[in-house]
Amino acid sequence: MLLRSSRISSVRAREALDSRGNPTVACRVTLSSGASAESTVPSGASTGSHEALELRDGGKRYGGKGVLKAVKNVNTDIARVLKGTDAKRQEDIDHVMLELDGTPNKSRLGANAILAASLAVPQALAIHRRIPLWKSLRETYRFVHSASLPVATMNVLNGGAHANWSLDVQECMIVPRQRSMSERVRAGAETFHALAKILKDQGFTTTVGDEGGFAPKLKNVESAFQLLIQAIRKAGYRPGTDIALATDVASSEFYDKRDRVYRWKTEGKELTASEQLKRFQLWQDMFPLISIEDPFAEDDWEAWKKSVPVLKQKSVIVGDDFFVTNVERLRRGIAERAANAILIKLNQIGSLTETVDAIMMAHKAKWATSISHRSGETADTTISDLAVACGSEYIKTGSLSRSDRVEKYNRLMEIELEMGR
Ligand code: 2PG
Ligand code: MG
Repeated sequence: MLLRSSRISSVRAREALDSRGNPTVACRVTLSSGASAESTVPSGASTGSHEALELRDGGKRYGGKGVLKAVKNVNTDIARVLKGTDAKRQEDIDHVMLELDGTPNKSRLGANAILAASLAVPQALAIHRRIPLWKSLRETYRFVHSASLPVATMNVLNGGAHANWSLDVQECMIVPRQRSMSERVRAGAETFHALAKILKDQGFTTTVGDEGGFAPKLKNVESAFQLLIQAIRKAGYRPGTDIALATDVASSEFYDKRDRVYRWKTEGKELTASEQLKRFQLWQDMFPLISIEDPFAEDDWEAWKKSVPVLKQKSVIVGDDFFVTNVERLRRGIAERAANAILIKLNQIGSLTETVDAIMMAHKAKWATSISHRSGETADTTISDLAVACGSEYIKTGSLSRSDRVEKYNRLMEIELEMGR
């Protein structure tokens, strides 16, 4: 009777490498029916201090970044509690793991251990059901929105901690607004190549940063946006109308808590929160900037709150390190109107169900979501399916180069075809 069922028959983790060459957890879940899938978890560089704990071994191996402890936790404790459970009961599966861990930030088992198992289960289940993952996720969760393809914010100029501070802001993104996913991807790739040509002609390097975007050493952020506008035009698109701009300031990375100033290291400037807000307004006046992520530091609540009425006409204000995909922080953010969108990263919170809780809370409050990769990625494309399943307004998954980024776009284009069937 149980032979062809969706009960979990085995859970096996192993160590794999991410796109930066650092170890990460891969986990294979097999169901009684024989359906089997492996997930791999990503890893951030500019991590928020309120994120769930990524368990690393320490010591000499891989410079302390090994994940053998997390792997062992999956293969022993987690496997023990999950075996025999029906994969359709994703919420129970995640809750059992949270209980087993028993800490507020998953420090006992590791968020990387829990998430690896949490994501391999729905992948195996989708195979068992013989339907695409995005459809299967919609059978598991009652999302607020219907399924839809997200708008991608594409990080073609990398800075900050992802590119050795070639630029103070971490990401300067292009946002193609064509109707179909494949047209958006095409517009993004064509602009990326036009940008390469412009950089070469102007004598800049075209080597890329962690997320596959270029990382030239530029004078300031305004010149980065100007380059993007030039590239959009050169590729034959209209800035604003066809392709807009977005940025991740990642300002927790350069906030001085003690002196309460933002130290723009590359430009050699010190800005108070209100000076920084003025600068963002200036950007909005100069460029079609439709999204600003982490404009202020993760605990600078007052600055966030003041910025929303000022910036919201032209841009969505996205909390990443600010909310860390955590419903407690998001609830406060919604109550205090401290932003109007949330970046969603599975490994910031460490389980699928908690991630979906954050997405639903945002959508119920009529906030936008952006489902995001991490700077350290793998070929895993779960975020593409999740973005479609929950009807996320945006997805953020890097540039139009490097397979760890491009695979997500390829999957979105494949889903577009699946949705048409
Ligand atoms: C961010 C992310 C992804 P990281 O800040 O939004 O772009 O970077 O994964 O290094 O935190
Ligand atoms: Mg960010």
